[in-house]
Amino acid sequence: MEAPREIFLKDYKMPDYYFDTVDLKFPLGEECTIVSSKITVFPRIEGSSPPLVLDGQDLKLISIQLNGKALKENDYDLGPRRLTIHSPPSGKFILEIVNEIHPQKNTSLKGFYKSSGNFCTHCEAEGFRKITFYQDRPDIMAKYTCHIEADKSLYPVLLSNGNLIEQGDLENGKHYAIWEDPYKKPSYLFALVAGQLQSRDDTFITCSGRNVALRIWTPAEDVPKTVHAMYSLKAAMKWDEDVFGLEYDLDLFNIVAFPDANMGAMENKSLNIFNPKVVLASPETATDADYSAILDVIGHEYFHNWTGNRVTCRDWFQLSLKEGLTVFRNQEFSSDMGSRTVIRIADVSKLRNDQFPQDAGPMAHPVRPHSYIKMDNFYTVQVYHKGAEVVRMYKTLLGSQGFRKGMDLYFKRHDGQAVTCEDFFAAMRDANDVDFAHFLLWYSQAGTPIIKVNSSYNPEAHTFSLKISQEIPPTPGQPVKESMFIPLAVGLLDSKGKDIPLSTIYHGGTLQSISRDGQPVYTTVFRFTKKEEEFVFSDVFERPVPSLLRGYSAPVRLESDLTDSDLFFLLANDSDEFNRWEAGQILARKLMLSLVDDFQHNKPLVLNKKFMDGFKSILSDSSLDKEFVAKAITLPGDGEVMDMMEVADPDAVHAVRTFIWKQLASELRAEFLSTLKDNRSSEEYVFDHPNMARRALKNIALAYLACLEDPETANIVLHEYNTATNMTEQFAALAAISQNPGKTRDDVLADFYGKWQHDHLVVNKWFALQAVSDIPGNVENVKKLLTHPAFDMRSPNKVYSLIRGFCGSLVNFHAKDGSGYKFVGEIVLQLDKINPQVASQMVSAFSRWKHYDENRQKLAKAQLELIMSANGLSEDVYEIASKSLA
Ligand code: 0A1
Ligand code: ZN
Repeated sequence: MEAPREIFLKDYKMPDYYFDTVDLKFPLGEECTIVSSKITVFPRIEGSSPPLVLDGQDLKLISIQLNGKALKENDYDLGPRRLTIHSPPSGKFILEIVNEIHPQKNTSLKGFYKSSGNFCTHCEAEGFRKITFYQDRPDIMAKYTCHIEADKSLYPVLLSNGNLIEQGDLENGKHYAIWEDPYKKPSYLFALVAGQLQSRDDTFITCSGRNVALRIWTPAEDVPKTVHAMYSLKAAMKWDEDVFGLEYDLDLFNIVAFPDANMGAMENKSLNIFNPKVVLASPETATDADYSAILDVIGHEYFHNWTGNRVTCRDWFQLSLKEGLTVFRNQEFSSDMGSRTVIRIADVSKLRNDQFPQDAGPMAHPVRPHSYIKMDNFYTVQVYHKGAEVVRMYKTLLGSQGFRKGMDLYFKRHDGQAVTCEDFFAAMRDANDVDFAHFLLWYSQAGTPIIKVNSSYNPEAHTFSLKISQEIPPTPGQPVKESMFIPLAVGLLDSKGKDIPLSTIYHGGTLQSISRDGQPVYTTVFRFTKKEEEFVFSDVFERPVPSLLRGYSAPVRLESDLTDSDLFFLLANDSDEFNRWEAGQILARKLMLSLVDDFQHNKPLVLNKKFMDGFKSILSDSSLDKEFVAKAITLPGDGEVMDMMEVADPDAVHAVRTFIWKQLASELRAEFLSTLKDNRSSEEYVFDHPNMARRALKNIALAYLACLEDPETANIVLHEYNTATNMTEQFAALAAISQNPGKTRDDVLADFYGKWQHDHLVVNKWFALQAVSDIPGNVENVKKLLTHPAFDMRSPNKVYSLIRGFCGSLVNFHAKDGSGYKFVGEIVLQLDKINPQVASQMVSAFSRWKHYDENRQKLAKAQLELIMSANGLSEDVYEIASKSLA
């Protein structure tokens, strides 16, 4: 074992050699596979011939040849991670390597592995080195061919990237296929799948009139569940043409649903590999959330064809160049396909519940990290979701057209290249001829900026002033921060709740016009770049209520001097729907935090009447979009509330949430009952916004009613469970019932399992629902579920449902006696032997241990120390555990 080694962005060096073509051969065996590679290599500097260093892990080297001549043992050095060829010939040469691998024994699900009878690859980030010796780094882009040979009856389908150029039968019941990818690609986009699969086929005619064959491959019995995935793929292809002018570039696009995978999906060139949970859906087995996730993820992977594949990353530190941009693109796609406001609300909630806490803890890192031990640990909410906000800020600053000009220039300059975040920035800047140099700090400074806004109105001068300051908290390795470039979208409401046309502001001593072409402007975007600045609106003839950070124009924490009555006013009137929701959330956060304080001081909990009235008026406002209402009557998440506390107190947050929930349910019982009645499904399941919105509203009403635990509502909820005709409603009813411990809960959970035991994806939901439960002493139930016949520690989806689900339980993971921490600590060590990438995700649940009370700190720290002391710990787990303890 080599000691874990940290890799730094500042140490990036161009490779000494480039690869031109790569020919791979895979004769698939039942014991092992002998991989042969033939690579044309040329030095970066003509005439030079430094040693050629190749990555390689868990490989058995059989032979190496240079220009047809076998190398002797002293011509190279073979270490556990690297193969160094001392003196390659100068100029272009051919390197041929043969090595042996064991996909059947590979439980890490990285590199090449076999599971459920089929072969599959996963190479991102640094997994290709587990297949063959290679310069496994994204700035090595080459053209690949892939020759696969296998038993025809066991593996009738043989797939790889690009075009199928030849196939045929061989002796002994074998067959072969040769695939050729005409586009240069980095090794992480290589893919191979072989097995028993069937496809749903369709075609897409591109904007230039080319026919693209589309195939979605699954086990035969799942093909009927791919209708929605195919719809999503075609919608994504069309959307990318319409919105970005980007056309698909091959005649074939394959998607494979592969049951055992560590991640959601993978964008391998023309052969996307998906976790079945983001491909397969039928109304009976998948919820609206699943349907939406499929649309989103199919879009995401498809969009990578341009943002990631045609233009890729120079090195792994640039990951957000492709991921932040592609998440932004799939967010926009989903917004255009559904409700923009609702999608924005969901995206911002994700930031607050997941991204803010990580950015405030020991694993905080910039959108472009400075270093890593194991790159797989950096596929994070910072890189993906904060990265997407960074891309969104370009668009907010440049407008839709300016952003599109920037994207066009980016592709014009960099198609076929491996580039950096600065290259993206430069394309945006140059296409628009703008100067926002220190915007790049968004890539290098971690931590969520805190923006404070104080407003004042001058009735004589008719001016309204916003004094704004910013502060960025220290994060590991970054004690002091520079001021960031923050786009702050602002509007002003008059006393009737109408937007005031904005004409001029004073800023930096100058008067600037903000009306464009004589058209009234209702939202303006300030470029807030200093530690403190003042923006003064002129021609404001009454005291306005400001609507700040409209549409959540920057990923910051906003603290303003808005009063509760300003917030209720915005909740009722803001033309920016996102900010209407936001006003309600600010009120709810304030309420929850003050009740937490009361709880901690043993004071009786009392629900503020104004809050209840505001809540009631939203619930009964039939002019509002139903999904918006569902979001508006959802309290801020646990992660978000705990993140706002000095010392996180899971018991208090749980008690307060339960209290508010029960109070609202009992006061608004009649309203919830009529909401339920008015929104029942009368027709067939339809995946469209109005129907999803109706189901969302009905389901949240049901959840409120269920917590009342009286016989009448209990019967109603049970009736909803028994009569549901789709999984969205059935599962919502099950979740509502399972809030309350008791016989009904046990019976219904057993009934649900009995109905769906044949369907893995539904069983995973069943595991997750029980795992996350806050019913007292649930750790014992979860332990029991570990031995359930449907549970399998080698299946990441099962682990995510049961173990990650359990880590999300406030009461049980954080149990005061340490039983939750101990349970997860033990599982981490077991899992690490099977699948380090999955184990490291579980250990992350401990990362913020310092945010809890002393007793919990002690208990969680003890588990981290125990993990660190284990023999043969993987780099994946080592990195998270050691950084958490630092
Ligand atoms: N690039 C892919 C999927 C992916 C996610 C996590 C990984 O962890 C190592 C690797 C790949 C995507 O964004 O969809
Ligand atoms: Zn991605």
